[in-house]
Amino acid sequence: MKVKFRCFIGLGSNLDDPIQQVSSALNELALLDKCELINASSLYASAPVGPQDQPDFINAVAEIETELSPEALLDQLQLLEQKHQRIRERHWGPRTLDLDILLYGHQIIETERLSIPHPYMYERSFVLYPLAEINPHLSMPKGLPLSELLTACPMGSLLKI
Ligand code: ROI
Repeated sequence: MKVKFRCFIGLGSNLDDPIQQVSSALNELALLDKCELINASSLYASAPVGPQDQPDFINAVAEIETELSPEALLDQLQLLEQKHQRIRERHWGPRTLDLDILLYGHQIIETERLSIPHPYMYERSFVLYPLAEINPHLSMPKGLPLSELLTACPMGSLLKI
């Protein structure tokens, strides 16, 4: 029997009908081979982190269970991004669809292609609040409770839609 890992994926879009981009990406995640969609957060609207001269974002978090290795999962997510004709004009600029592996079980991974836990997730309200909506008792790989991260991270402009 193959070992399965519980993973959390961050979804974000601020181009070409972001609500539709994120909603259809959630459906597509559910159809990925060797992946099971366990749970998905509501969609959230938020002001851009980084350059402000871009549209607001729609974000969500999905919980999946997968047999795929972290690299194979990343490959699948990048294919999905391409399917959405991902446009990414500049670093921290607008994008049609961004899919990030936030957590892969309790693993800590640092390779050329992957940094897990996602390096910015501890301080981003558009990741932490959707994550807490679907898994309020989650803790990070080194044991830090999500609830503690939330107390240090105001919701800011984040709005559940
Ligand atoms: N800002 C918000 N609110 N949501 C995102 O998904 C997001 N993604 C990014 C940058 C450009 C850093 N800002 C973001 O990659």
